Amino acid sequence: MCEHCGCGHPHGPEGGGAGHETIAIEQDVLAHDRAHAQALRARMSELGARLVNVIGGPGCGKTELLAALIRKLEGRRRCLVVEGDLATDNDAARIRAVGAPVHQIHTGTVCHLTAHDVEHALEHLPMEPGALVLVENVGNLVCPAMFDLGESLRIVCLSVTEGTDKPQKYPVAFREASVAVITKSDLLPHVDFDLHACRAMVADIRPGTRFVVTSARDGSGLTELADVISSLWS
Ligand SMILES: Nc1nc2c(ncn2[C@@H]2O[C@H](COP(=O)(O)OP(=O)(O)O)[C@@H](O)[C@H]2O)c(=O)[nH]1
Ligand SMILES: [Mg+2]
Ligand SMILES: [Zn+2]
Ligand SMILES: [Zn+2]
Ligand SMILES: [Zn+2]
Repeated sequence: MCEHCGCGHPHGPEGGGAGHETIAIEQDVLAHDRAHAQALRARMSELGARLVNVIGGPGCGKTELLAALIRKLEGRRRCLVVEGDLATDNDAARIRAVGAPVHQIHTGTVCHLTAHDVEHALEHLPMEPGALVLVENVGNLVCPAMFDLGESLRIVCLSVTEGTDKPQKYPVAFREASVAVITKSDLLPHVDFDLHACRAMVADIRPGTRFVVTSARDGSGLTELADVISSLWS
């Protein structure tokens, strides 16, 4: 049960039960979470704010990308950040260092964020009309793909050090995101990552996906990505 919002529904697997009962509870939890996501999206829309859900494997460069984006958008757009990790405030500290308000969620053993988590995180951030809320999901290309956080845009990140075939291995993550960001492109000369083949895989899984090649080191692709995000208001 959520102690904060009083919505009176279970927010985790604590319902117990077995067999059919467990499945029914899981479906109930998922349906309930979708309701949270829809409510959050509506609230953001009313405020003229937008939420961006960033997913990607551990170490693919999500935090570095967000820090670079925040710098890029400085003076143009108020950025607020929600960080999700099993443990530590490391990423929140890195975001704070570039001057954005940030709230760190500790998920403990849970490998993804939910809309309900994000709603409570926002209680700790200075929300304002027109704000861009950047959510860094728990590093994982599997189950974060299945949870709507109430976002206007989902970005899936893949670094050039992870291997070209990851879109084919994690198709759900790439099917559920409208923007695929390749990170660490500065390392391309040192790895065998095939940009052309990866782009084709992504297009095969979800035609029309925006494919943006970036480096937080040399700044490439950041203007393009900032423009994609800014277009959420147009
Ligand atoms: N060369 C290079 N390294 C990067 C880039 N982005 C992130 N990194 C490094 O990759 C590691 C993981 O980055 P981090 O942002 O923590 O990834 P996260 O776990 O996805 O948030 C860190 O050592 C970063 O300095 C990049 O664009 N180029
Ligand atoms: Mg991170
Ligand atoms: Zn709650
Ligand atoms: Zn609830
Ligand atoms: Zn999970």
